[in-house]
Amino acid sequence: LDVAIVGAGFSGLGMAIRLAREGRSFVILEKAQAVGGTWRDNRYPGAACDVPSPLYSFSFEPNPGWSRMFSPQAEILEYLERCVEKYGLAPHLRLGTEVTRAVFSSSDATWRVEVAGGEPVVARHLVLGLGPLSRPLVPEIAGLARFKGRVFHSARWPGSASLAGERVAVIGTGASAAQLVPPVAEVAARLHLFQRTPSWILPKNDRPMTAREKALFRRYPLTQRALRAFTYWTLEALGTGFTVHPVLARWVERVCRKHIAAQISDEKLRDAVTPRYRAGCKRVLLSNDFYPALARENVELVTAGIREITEDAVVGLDGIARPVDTIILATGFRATDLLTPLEILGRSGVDLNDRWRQGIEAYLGTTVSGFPNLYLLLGPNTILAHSSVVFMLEAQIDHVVGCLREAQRRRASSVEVDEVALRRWNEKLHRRLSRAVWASGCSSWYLDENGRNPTLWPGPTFEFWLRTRRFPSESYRFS
Ligand code: N01
Repeated sequence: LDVAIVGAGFSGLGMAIRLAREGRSFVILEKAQAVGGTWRDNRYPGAACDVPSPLYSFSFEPNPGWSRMFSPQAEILEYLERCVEKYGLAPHLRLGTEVTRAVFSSSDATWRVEVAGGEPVVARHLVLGLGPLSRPLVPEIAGLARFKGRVFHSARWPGSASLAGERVAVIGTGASAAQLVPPVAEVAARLHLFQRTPSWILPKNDRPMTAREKALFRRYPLTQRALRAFTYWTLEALGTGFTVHPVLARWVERVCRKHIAAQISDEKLRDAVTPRYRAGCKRVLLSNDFYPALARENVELVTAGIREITEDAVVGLDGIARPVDTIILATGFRATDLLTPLEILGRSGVDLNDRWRQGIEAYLGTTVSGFPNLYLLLGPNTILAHSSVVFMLEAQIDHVVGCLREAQRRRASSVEVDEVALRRWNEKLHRRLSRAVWASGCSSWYLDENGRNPTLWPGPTFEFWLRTRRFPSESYRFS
């Protein structure tokens, strides 16, 4: 095989479509029984994209049928399933195939990809589309294991979970909680929301797409392209506050404060949901129904912190035990823990996890020295706080194809990024990140335990795109 792809989410499928067009042989190894990645896993009520739908799709595969400005999870999953069908990916898919280890063989410049309970796959190149937000973070709260009721993570929502009439605790107030709290509050008898740190929340400019708009997009695809371009440049302009200087994000705080004032009348509650850090330091959320949900009679916002969990209750640091039937962990993901539990052994047997112990890094978020013919999609420093990661992903896919083509042109069997090029890239990146709003003094999933940011891209997305336009062969070694 030319290429083995791990993961069948946006990244893996996007890569596969491109490889099919390039006429390469490839296989997609997916541990779950279905495609879709994050959009297959996050099925909690209210799950939707917080990037406007005109921009949240592959550029080559617009969807004139999105039902809303911010498409719901089920529609995005359907979109990806349609892509599998349209681009004939099914014969390349191996579902239920968990990759455990991949080893590079220097003698024949191939990757030997080991899968649980099956024959290994051997391929010249290996592309990892693992998804940065795919491993749920289960918090270490005293007593969680002894709770006798139901407990589940927001990204592992049980298909049958009806919360009607139940007493529910939700832990966390990030993007997932902001989406799931309003629908759960509507059916639960009681909902206790445990907030450690409030999020800045902007109004969500959501609405259904009209039948006329959809017809227009179908008939004149250029109109949908124009809306995509408009959405793209609007988000880029808004993103400058995060990437250029934290002070520029102050206007976001003003809009958010007005949003709080408009939606919450109780002074104490207003104060409790108002963050004390610079907007943008943690991800800014979009919601029109989160604050009204907090004001409901059956909802309590608990800011006291959690002391412990007993067999049937969550006990706050205020000493109050709140009896609950179900605990929902909206506690986020292990975003800076990119590879666990995969073992990737490169040239000279070095484990990528070990290589990254001094700091996670990759050239253009994609390639790592010492690991020839290996590519990471949505790898280090490619995630965005303000726009669509699908844009970044497509730029990365272009870069991977650049590596493959250049290797072929030079009749080389291996391509590896130069150590010095990677160092320079990373130093510049982190200098910029140290001035950005994400380093302005809060804790977030963007940062690792040393306060370093191995997650976000620190500039405008067109800059990343421009860097992948021309293949930088001077940064690579071919052999
Ligand atoms: O996770 P989060 P998320 N005790 O890490 C709290 C994407 N996403 O799943 O802030 C008590 O943001 C934690 O508190 P604190 C999007 O990129 C996209 O909500 O650490 N609380 C925080 O409030 C998003 O940013 C969509 O003090 C604990 C919450 O749990 C990313 O996923 C939709 C705790 C975790 O918030 C992650 O969002 C949803 C503890 N021990 C998500 N541990 C789209 O629409 C953690 N918390 C595309």
